[in-house]
Order: sequence, then structure tokens, then C-alpha cells
Amino acid sequence: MTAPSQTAPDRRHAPPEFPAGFRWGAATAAFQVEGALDADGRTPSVWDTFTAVPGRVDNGDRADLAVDHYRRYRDDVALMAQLGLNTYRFSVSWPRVQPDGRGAANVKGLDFYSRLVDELLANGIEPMLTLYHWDHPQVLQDAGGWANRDMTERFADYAALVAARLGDRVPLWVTLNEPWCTAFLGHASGIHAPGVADDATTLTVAHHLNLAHGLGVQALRAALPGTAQVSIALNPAPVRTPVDTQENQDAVRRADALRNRIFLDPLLRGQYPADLIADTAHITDWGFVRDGDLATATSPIDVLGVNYYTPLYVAAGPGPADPYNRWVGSDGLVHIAPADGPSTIHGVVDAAALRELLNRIRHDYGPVPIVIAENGVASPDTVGPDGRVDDAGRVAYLHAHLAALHDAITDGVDVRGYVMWSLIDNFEWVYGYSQRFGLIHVDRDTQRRTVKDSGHWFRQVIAANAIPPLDPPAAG
Ligand code: PNW
Repeated sequence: MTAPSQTAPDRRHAPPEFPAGFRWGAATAAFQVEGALDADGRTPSVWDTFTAVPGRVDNGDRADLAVDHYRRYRDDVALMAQLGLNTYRFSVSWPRVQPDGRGAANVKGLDFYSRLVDELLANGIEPMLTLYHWDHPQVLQDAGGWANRDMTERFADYAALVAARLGDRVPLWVTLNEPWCTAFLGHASGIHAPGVADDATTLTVAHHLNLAHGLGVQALRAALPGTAQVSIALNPAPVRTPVDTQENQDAVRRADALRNRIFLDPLLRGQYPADLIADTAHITDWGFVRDGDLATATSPIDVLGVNYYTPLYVAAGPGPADPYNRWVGSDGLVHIAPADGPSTIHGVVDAAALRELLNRIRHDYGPVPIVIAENGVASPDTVGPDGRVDDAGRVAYLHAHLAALHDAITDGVDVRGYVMWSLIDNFEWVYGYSQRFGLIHVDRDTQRRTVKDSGHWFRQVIAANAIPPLDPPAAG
């Protein structure tokens, strides 16, 4: 600790401020909010197919209506403006824009995103556009999906179509959201679409996603103005172990390779980790990595999107199968270890781990600019008799994570923005509507929107560009 200088103003009681120009946003994804699955030429996505299979989604919930954002987007943008957001992260539905997965764009599908972007800009909100948040056209899955190398070219073509229409108005582009989820939840345990469970396929898919990202970056650069920024949203996690033995450290290394380095290394170093290749040699010879692929995967990005919810706890040895974490190549050597503390559907709540994660990325990969592209928590929110949604738990969660983020900035990490998950309660994948992540509550029967206490609190954060005290203001 250094003593405060005699002449500096007393800042001890000032709320911690964020850098000038900091992006404050909230995020959604097309399949989770839009509904209107048959509108204007959209074809089914892999998630339409997956959610139609009995038993895949809690309560049999479907995304046919979701939160009706396709029709209510103007009202939703008005709510964003009320919250004071300066950034809105949304995703484009590939089967709306390119219903056949190849060839010309469906103009009516692009029109929706064009209207949305104009509405955002008219309200002073910068669009942050994710090209792929998991819902590719089913017709492409019928051709093998991400297991088929051709998918990487399909993705680059799709990226070019969206950029050609929206590139003049969208300043920040995200290629893929959480490729870990697509590869591992979608192809190892199969609890996400397309519901495949095959270890060799998982690694093939991971590589094709890394390659598709790079091809997507190149397609975007070719179509976008030089001022546009290009990004990817990964979901890396600090990996921890409860007891620091040599065996447990090896479990940490293996888990870190499968969760983090399999995406960060090709992206930021242009190579796969040697230990990952060795750990998985009995599954694949990695022959799917062709000359030039890694140079493509490491095409420069402007900012790294980091989605953070929880750290990962692991230990050595066999354990019960965990559908969220299949340790491809290390099954029987790694398992999920118990962790203490309050927990959510994603695991324990640990804000300090966010600071640790950001410092680790800077230490291992250099000073890449970072945007937190997702962070948030689900809670069973209800509208009270006074019309308020009291979600004090979410306010505490946000407060703790913003404080940790501010600490990381003070440590020297170059953080450009914070986008929370989610703007609004929505279709939470395998949990259906049972998990509410929004700053805005949605009544499932009436679609009525109510800003939660956390939304009012977040408005204060944005207005001050600083972390205000915890007490939520009264609604209204
Ligand atoms: C992310 N896991 O999903 C997604 O980007 C969002 O679409 C989603 O709604 C949000 O987090 C909240 O869940 C994840 O199993 C789904 O570790 C599952 C996992 C992580 C992220």
C-alpha cells in the first residue's frame, strides 16, 4: 500500500470509477428471445430440432414465442434506453438471414436486424453483433454441421452477407459465442444441440470452430469499414482444485487445456497446446488441422470477449459423470471436485476469480483489450404486490463482480466494457424458462416487462460510470 499523497483530493469515499468511454451493456441471443420461428422465411435451426425432442428441455419448454422480441423489439429498445445502456449485444439468427445455409441472403431476415440496429442507434445505443450464438440452420447440420470442414466456409459466407448489409452501422462484431459450449456441450456430453456424444468429433468441432472464427474475421475485415472492431466471445474459467497435490495439479492442467487453452492458444498464439495433443493422442492424431489453419485462426482481433460466470473446480481420479464437463481424453483422470459457497446453475459464485482470470489472460497472452461479454446470475424472480421485482441477490452479484473487474483494471488489465447477461428473462437452453437471468422480468402469460431492482441499480452504475453503494433505489 502506498500512502495517499498530501495534495491529491481525498478519494477514499468516492465510488470506484471506470475508464472514460467504458461500454455498459446487456446481452441476449436470437434463439433465446426472438420467437417468430416461422416468420419471414426463417428455416428451422439445430435448436428448433433439439428442443422438439421430448426430455431435452426442462418442462418441455419451446422457444416458439420466447419473449416475442422479434415483434416487441421497439419496446425492448425503449427499455434499454431507460436503463441508460450504451451498448446492446444481440445475435443474428443464421436461418433467418440465409435459410438454406448457403447462397444469397434472405432480405426479409436481414431487414429485421436492420430495423433493430436503426432503432438502437436512434436511441444512442451501440449495437454489438454476434454472428453465431449456436443456432445454425438445420440443413447445415444435415450435412454434418461443425463436424464437416465445409461448415467453416459456410460461416465465412454468412458473415460476409451480414457485414454487407449492416457493416455501415455496427461498430463491434463478435464471430462466435462460447465455442466451448458448441464443441463440448453439443458434441461430447450432447446436452446441447446437436446432441452428439463423441470425443473425436468434439475435438474436430473445436478445431473447425477455431478455423471458422479466423475465416469469419477475414470475411468481416474484407467487408467492414476500417473503424469496425472484430471480436470473439470465449468462456474461459479459472480452474481450481481443493487440495494442492501433484495429482490434482495434473487434473487442473488437463481441465485448463480442455476448457481454456484449446481456444485461447490457437486464437492468440497460433498453435494448439502440446500437452492437449498428447493427452488426446489415443482419440485423434489431430489430422483435421491442415497447413495454414492455425495462421487463419490467429487472424488479429481487436478485442477479446470474455464471458464469465464461475470458476471450475476439479480433482484427480474417477468420479460421477458430469454432463456439463466431459473430460475428453482425460475421463477417469479428472472429475469435478466439491466447492464451498453459494452456487448457481453454473457453479459457485466467486467474483475474485474474475480478477484472477483477467490477470491470467494478460500474463499468458499479452495485453489484449477485453470486453466482458457476459456475466450474470439466475434467480427465481417474481413481481411483488408493490409492482417491484426484488432481486437483491443479483444486485449483490453484480456489485461484487464489478468491484473485481475494477480491481483487474487497477491491476493493469485493459478492459473496455462490461456487458451483463441478460437484458431480459429468456429461454435458458436446457432449462427452458425456469431460469431467469434478466435485468428485466417477463411475465410468461402476458409478456409484460418489469425492470427489476437490479436494472434500476445498473442504471445508476452506468450513469455514474462507477460502482454505487449496494442499496437499490426505489422503482419508478
Ligand atoms: C451462456 N455451462 O451459456 C450463453 O452464452 C448464454 O446463451 C446463456 O443464456 C448464459 O450463458 C447463461 O447460461 C452457457 O454449462 C451455458 O458451463 C452453459 C454453460 C456455460 C454457459
